[in-house]
Amino acid sequence: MALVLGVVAGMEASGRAAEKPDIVVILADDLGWSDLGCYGGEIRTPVLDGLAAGGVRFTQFYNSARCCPTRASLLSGLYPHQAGVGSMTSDLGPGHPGYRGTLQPHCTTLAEVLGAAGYHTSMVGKWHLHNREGVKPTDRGFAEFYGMLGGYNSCWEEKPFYSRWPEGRAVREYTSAVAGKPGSFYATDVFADYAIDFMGEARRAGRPYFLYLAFNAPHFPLHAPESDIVKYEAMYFEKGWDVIREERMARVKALGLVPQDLKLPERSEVPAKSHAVPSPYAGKANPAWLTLPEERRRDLARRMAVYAAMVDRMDGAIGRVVADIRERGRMENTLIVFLSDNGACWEWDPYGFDGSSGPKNVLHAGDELRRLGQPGDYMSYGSGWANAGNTPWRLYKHFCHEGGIRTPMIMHWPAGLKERGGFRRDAGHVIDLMPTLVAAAGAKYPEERFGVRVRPMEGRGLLSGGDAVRPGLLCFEHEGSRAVREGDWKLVSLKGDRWELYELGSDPNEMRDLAKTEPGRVKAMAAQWEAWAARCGVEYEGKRSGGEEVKDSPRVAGKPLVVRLTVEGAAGDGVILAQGGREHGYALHVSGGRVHFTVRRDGKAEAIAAAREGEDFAVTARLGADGAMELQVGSGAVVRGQAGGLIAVQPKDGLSVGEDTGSAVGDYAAPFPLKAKVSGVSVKTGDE
Ligand SMILES: [Ca+2]
Ligand SMILES: [Ca+2]
Repeated sequence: MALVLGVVAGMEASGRAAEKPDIVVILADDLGWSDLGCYGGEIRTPVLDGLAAGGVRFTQFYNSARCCPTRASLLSGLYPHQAGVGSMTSDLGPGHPGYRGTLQPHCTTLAEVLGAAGYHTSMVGKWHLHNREGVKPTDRGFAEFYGMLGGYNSCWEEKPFYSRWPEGRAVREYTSAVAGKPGSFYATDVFADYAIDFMGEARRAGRPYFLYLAFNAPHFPLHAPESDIVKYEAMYFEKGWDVIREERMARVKALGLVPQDLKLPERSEVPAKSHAVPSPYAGKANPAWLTLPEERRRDLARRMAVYAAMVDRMDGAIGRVVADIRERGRMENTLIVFLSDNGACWEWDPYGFDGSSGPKNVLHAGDELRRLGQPGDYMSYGSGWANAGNTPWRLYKHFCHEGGIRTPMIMHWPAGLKERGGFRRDAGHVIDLMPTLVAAAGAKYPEERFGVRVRPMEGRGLLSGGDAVRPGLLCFEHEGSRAVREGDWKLVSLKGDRWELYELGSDPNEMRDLAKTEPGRVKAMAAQWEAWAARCGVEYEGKRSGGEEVKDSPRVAGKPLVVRLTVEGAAGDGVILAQGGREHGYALHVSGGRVHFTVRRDGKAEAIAAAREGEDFAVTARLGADGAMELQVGSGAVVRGQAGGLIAVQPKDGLSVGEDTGSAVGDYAAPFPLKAKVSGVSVKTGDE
C-alpha cells in the first residue's frame, strides 16, 4: 500500500517522493567469502559488520565467477550471456550474441529502471562493461559517473585510469590524506568522496537515489596506505595461511554461517589446466606455510597485509558513506546491499605475481618489502592466500566451484526487512537484485527499451525469504567452467572435465563427489544445464565454433597424434580445428564437400581428404609414428596418406577450434572460420 501511494500520490511537501527508500548497492572486487569480520575474517571491517548486525547475511549467495559477467548480470537481472557478456569485454561479433563484451540493447539496467521510477542515479567505481561510445554507465541509465571504465589498474594514479562522466562535469578536490599529505589520490577514498557528493545532489533535488558503488578493491594490483598495511603484516607472517584457514573455519562455525560438523578441506589445488604459466605447483595443492623458507613467508605476509589493508580501507570508505546517510536520518529507509563480484583471486600460483598478471614473480626481501603496495608497485598475493580468503570453499575466482561463485552478501534496510542480524540460508544469485530493487522502489520492469523487447527478469525478489530451499535452477558458465544447482544438488565441472556431483546440504564444500554413484542424476542435471546453455546463448568453450585459441595446447612435437571430434551443422566450408601454421602443425578443414587432414612439417604440407555425409559428422584423424596419415569421416572408409614423419617442432600457433588462428596450416586463407558446432574435441599424443 505504501509503495502504491508513493507512486500514485507523488510528492511530499518537501518535494521528496513519499516512502521510496534510497538504495545503495556496494560491490567489492575479488573479495573472498570469509574476508570480512562478519563472515569469519580477521580483517577489521566494523562498518560492514555493523550492517550485518542490523540486517541480514546470506549464507549461499552466488555471483558469476568473474568481474564482467557478474556486473552484467547484477545490473541487468539476466544471466551474463543473455546480457551479452558471457566472457569478458571481447566482442566475438553478431554471430555470438552471448559474447558481445558489453550490455546489449535487449537488456535494461538497474539504473534505467530506477531512473524511470523517479530515482536520481549515480555510479562510482569500476564499470568493466566496456568503454566504447554508447555503452558507458552514463549511456546505461546512470546520470553521474566517476570511476574506472576498464577492469583494473593502479589505486594510486588517477590519470589516465579514472574519469568523470558526462564530459565537462567539475572534478572535485579529494579529502583523502595519505602519508600525511591531504588531497592525495587513493581510489577507495576518492570513491567515498564522490559517493557522498552524488547522494547530496539527489537530496538537493528532492529525489530518492540509487547509488552503485563498485570498489576496485581488493582486486590487483594490491595497493594500500602503509598506515593500514602495518596493522596486519607481522600477524600474517606469524600465522601464515594454514593457521588463518583454521581460525576462519572456527569462526564461520561460531557465527552460524556453516554447519557445525563441517570439516576444513585440504588446501585447494593450484589449477593446472587453465594455467597460462608453468609453475612447480601447477596441478598440486598449495604448499603448507611452514614448508616455505622464511624469506618467502615474509614476502607473502606483506602481500596479504596489503590485501587486508585494501579491505580495511574499503570498510572505512563505506563507513563515511554510511555516516553521511545516518547524519541525514536516513538509515531506517535506505536499502544498502553489499557483495563481491567473485571469489578470491588465485592468479597464478602460491607466490602471486609481479609486474602484471603473468609468470613473473619477484622475491622481495629486507627494505624492498616496504615497496609492495606503494605507488609504482604492481603485484598480487597468489593462490595460497586466495585459498585462505575463500575458507572453507574449494578453488577460486574464474571457477564455478563454491570458492569461485559464493559471495558474502549483506542487506540492511530496517524499514523494509524484518531481520536484525539474522541469516538467509536459501540460495540467492546476483540476478535477484533486479526484482528486489524493482519491488523496493515500486518501479516497473520494462517490456521494451527503445523499441527493442527486453528479456524478462531471471531472478526472484529477496525482500522476504528464509531457510526454504530455492525452487528452480541456478546455472553458471564462465570460460568453460560450468555448474547447475537445483535444491541442494550441484553439478559442476572444470573446463573440459567431466561433471562432479555434490549434495550441498550435507557436503557444502564439495568434498564427496557422487557422480559415479548417481549417474542418472548427473545425466538429468547435465541435460538441464545444456537446455539452459542453449536458451541463454552459452557457447561452451569445448564446443565454441567462434575460433578461440585453446590454452595449454597439446605438446605435439615428435609425437604420434590421434584427433577425434564431432561437427554439427556444418553448412559451408572452413577450419574445424588447427594447431600450428606455415611451418609446423596439423589441421582439419572442410572444403568442396570434403574433410581435409593436413600435416605440415618444416613448411611442407601433406594432405588427404574424405567425403562427408551431411552437416553432422564425426572425424578421426591419425598421424602414426612412421608418418602414416589416416582420416575417417563418419562411417566412411579410412583414407590413408604419408606425411614423411612426425611434426618435429612444437608449433607456435596454439590449438584453435572453428578457425585457424595466425598463419594457415592447410591450403586456405587463415582464419577461414567454420560455421558449425565442433564438440567432443580430443587430441591424444603419444602411442595409444
Ligand atoms: Ca572481480
Ligand atoms: Ca595457425
